[in-house]
Amino acid sequence: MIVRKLEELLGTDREVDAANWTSRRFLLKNDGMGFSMHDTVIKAGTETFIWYAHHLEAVYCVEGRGEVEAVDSGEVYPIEAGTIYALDGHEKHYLRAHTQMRMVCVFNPPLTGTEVHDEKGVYPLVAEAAAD
Ligand code: 9YT
Repeated sequence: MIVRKLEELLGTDREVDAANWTSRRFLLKNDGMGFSMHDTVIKAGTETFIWYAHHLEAVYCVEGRGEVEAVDSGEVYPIEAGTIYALDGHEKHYLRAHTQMRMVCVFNPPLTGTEVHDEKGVYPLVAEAAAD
């Protein structure tokens, strides 16, 4: 059994910073679960273009509010604590954080932990601080 606490990940290579978000990787490929699971903080006021060409991702918002825009359909979905969205079609999308958001993210196939540096399909566009 694997038991981890968020505080144990902080400051290790399981805590990965990008311009618009910080991802704490609870479970990665080498944990052998078949998926990865992250506790991700999205910075307030940011807009991130995301396209996971090779992964499915489910995102459960547990704090904050924002929106997701599906690029192809143009549909905009408000996201708040208690909302999940699942990218079951490799959708290109914009994630906009109106406030700081905290997301529980699950990836299939699992991330190995290195993706943030050569992350195909994740292109931060704007990283500006905003008052909450
Ligand atoms: C919600 C989302 O996809 N944010 C980008 C970071 C990613 N979820 C990660 O690496 O945790």
